[in-house]
Amino acid sequence: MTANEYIKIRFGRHMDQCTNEEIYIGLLEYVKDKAQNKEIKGGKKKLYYISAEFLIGKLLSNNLINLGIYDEVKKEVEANGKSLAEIEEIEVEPSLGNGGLGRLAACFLDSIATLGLNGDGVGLAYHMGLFKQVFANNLQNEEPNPWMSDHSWMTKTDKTYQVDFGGFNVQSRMYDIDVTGYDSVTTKLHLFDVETVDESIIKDGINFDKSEFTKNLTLFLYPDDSDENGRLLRVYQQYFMVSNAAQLILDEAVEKGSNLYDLPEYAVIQINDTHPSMVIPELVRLLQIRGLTMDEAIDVVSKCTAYTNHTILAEALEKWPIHFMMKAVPQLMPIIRELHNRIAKKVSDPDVAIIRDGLVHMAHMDIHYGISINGVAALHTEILKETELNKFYKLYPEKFNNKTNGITFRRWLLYCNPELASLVEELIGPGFKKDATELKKLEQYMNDDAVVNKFLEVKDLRKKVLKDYLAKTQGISLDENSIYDIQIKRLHEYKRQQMNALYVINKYFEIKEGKKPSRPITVIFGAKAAPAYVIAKDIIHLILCLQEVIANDPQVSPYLKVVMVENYNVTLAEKLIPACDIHEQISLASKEASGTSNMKFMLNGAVAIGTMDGANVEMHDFVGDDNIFIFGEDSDTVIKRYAEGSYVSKNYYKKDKKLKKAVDFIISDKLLEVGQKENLERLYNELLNKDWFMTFPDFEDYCATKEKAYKAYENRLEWGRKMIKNIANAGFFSSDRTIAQYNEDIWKL
Ligand code: NBG
Repeated sequence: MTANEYIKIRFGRHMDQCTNEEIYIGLLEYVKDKAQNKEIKGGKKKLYYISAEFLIGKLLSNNLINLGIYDEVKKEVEANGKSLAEIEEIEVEPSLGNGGLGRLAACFLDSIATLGLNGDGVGLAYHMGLFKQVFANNLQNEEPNPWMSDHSWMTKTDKTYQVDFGGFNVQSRMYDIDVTGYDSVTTKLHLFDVETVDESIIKDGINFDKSEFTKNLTLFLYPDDSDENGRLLRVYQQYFMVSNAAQLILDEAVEKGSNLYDLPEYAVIQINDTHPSMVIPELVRLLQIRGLTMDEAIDVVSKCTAYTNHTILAEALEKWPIHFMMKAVPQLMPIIRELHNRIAKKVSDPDVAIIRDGLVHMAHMDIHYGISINGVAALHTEILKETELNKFYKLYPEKFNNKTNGITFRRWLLYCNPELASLVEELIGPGFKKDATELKKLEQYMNDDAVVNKFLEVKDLRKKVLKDYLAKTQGISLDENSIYDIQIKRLHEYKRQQMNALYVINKYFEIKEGKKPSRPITVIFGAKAAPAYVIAKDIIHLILCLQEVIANDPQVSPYLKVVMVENYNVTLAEKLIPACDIHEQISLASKEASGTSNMKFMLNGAVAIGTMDGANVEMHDFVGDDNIFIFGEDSDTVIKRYAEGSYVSKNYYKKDKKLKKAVDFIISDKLLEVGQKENLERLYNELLNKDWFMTFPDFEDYCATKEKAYKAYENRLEWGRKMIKNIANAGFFSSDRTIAQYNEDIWKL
């Protein structure tokens, strides 16, 4: 049945007589039907990828592509006088993640399905995704971000479980989203919810009564955790997630014939960051209820779980106070104590203990009782082994391994940049769609000027598409002849958006002094700051103030424009990335575990300016010095400086006139005209007296390297060759490769 026929039956009218909303609903149901009729991968052993975040993005087009019917449906829609792009606008993006970690989980599901592996995702059906960002008075405000509706990709199942907390229990319900593989099978994303959740408790912005746990359990992704109840709620959420997962895992294994002693032959669990760590004691508990002894249960569970670490930032390695655990999940504490004692008997070093100073160290539990621990880029894994987790590495060298992140090329090339995809296909054939390493064949065209020009033309076209999109959706006007220099990612001091802002100030002064760039520059930011992260919000304030000051300065505005897009999300990323000339990967070396937007940009022919951090290091290995702009101090220098505690930002400020001028501008009258004194002064003082992520030492090199990149851009053909070199070498960063490695080394499905 064609989409049109389906819609005719559904609405009693042909597509041309339907509203866009109706067509959207019709297509959604049509696709869901098709996905459900696809083969589901069976098999004895199954992977459960448990994650607090699955940043899946909109699904309509992605599913159409993976089912191989995108072109056909697009034509049908157009033949009926409608536009698929406009129909897509109706879909609300489910923002069930923060950033890289959640988007990685979504890319992984796509690759698991595409490779035909037997694996499902397990997470929570938050009613509100990550907050909706709204700007007013150059400040970020947060609003609820609902996404569920009667017509959704989620299908209600009849699976329910009882989950017990200290003092009360809830009944869960499982909802499924079909994950279509590219020209392959489908798998499932299982999202658990509870029916008692009450959206009406949300008041002014994203505030809600934090004490009513049955009403708020799955209400928000990452509820504000700046107070006790907020933190307690996170424990409730995590336990709710893993208790459901554990019950599902055991049920499915038993259904397939497991006697539970042989569970490792039926299930392998990937613990994505520490949020799902309680699955370990929960499984031990449930296995005991089902008849195993403590010894047996621990033995079984420690053959089933594997842990991925996504950061070396200490604050992200969760440690929960025992009194929280006693309140939320008292039934787990005796098991956690047992797990702790067994280790303490063998290793006396308190640094590797599970319980220490009244805190339960989730990552420690994962490492002691799992089969594997992996970092997410080569450098990151080395840092874990040599520094952060060195004591664990010495205990279990065989458990440590690297799995450099990857991205799905279906969404991040075929869907978001069809013009580039068809140019690539014209040149090297369609093989790259299933085997990303075939992109390497593009290198043979690097010296073919006619081909190089075609890549430049695609870029120009995509810059125009972005311009039109931002004009329409955000009232922003771009100059498509300017360089698009883009930094999009969560706002965090370690990612150093503040250094980019200081560069903008520096450029502003240069232009004022008569040093005009040969081509206008558009510096684009997209970032949400965690609601309770004060300095991050101050940095957003600075950027928005700069945007206003510069736009209103006739001397500067023809040459420099700052744009901060509102409510940066996956949908915006899909527009920004194909249009980008230069992407900013400027984290302080050693701090960005991997980064994944860097890979998306690379694949779309943008050139990076970056530090030797995360996966940038591997990108640099692939493309060489000439095709990526590397600057700044390396991770060894940075790690050493932290260890010595010797960094004094003021010394740099005093020495470097350019830097001083830029920093002082933050509290200048000019900025205070459009900004808030409190915010700007706080940020100024933070930089001057702390600058914990060391922007000052890298500032000079950063400025010089940016100039180098802008200059290189002017040689259009040479730049086009850099673009091709990047695209041709992006194959390694396909999540198909990453997932194949997880399977080979860890999951063994
Ligand atoms: C993030 C890292 C990124 C990395 C993603 C995916 C967390 C805790 N970590 O560098 O900051 O790319 O994980 O691995 O969100």
